[in-house]
Amino acid sequence: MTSHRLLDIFRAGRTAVAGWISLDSAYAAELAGCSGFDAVVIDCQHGMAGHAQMLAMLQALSHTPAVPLVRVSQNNLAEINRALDAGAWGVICPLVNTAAEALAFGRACRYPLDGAAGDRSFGPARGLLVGGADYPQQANAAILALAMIETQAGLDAVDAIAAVPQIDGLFIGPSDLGIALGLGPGASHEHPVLATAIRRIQQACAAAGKVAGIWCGSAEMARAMQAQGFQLVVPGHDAIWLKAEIARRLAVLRAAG
Ligand code: 3PY
Ligand code: MG
Repeated sequence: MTSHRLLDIFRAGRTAVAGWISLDSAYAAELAGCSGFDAVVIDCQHGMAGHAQMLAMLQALSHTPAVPLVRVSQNNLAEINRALDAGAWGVICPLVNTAAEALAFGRACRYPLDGAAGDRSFGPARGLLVGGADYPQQANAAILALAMIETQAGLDAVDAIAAVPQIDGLFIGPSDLGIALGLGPGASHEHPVLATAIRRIQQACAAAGKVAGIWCGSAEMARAMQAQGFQLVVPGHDAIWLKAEIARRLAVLRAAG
């Protein structure tokens, strides 16, 4: 396994669209994986899944075309290694504030093989199943390490974070970033203060040759960010989709009396 769909999309200069699963459900992950997304993120920070559910969700995603990613709950070597050993092809790490934190995160995703600077402990478990016998040799190049920028400190250090060699890209958390910038919860990406910060992070990615990704609350925001040049967009998560469709159906029925 030297490549996967996400890497191919990034190399081709296109935008990948990822699903985001907050339910602790292998079936929900499987549904998303079979629905046309390029990748599916299992959210172990704000989502409901613990390790056992995450494993089942990664197993469910294995028979879909979507590349499985995990957002870990924190920047922790053991947690990051467990997600990778369970078969994730990439990790999204929340709340990265400094270049040193970014380095620790990036190193957690890399084996200290062939001169690489990494701290990943060896025990690829499902990695060997999803990647094949040469997984240990290929993992450092194929695994994606995406550092979330979603604090004032992270924004201030964005160029240094983007420059960390073990980091493949930055992923913006607009909700936390909006709060950090004093805009309160639910700020629009069109608010000039947030829009400026988003462009700033995107510029840091471009300057460092790294992938720029962003979480979006809606398909409309994801479309706008795609048009703005982001390489990875996420049009909301499963709980949002479920609630919206329930509300739409109930409205149809209630309106009919
Ligand atoms: C944020 O917007 O802060 C996120 O972390 C998205 O999940
Ligand atoms: Mg966040």
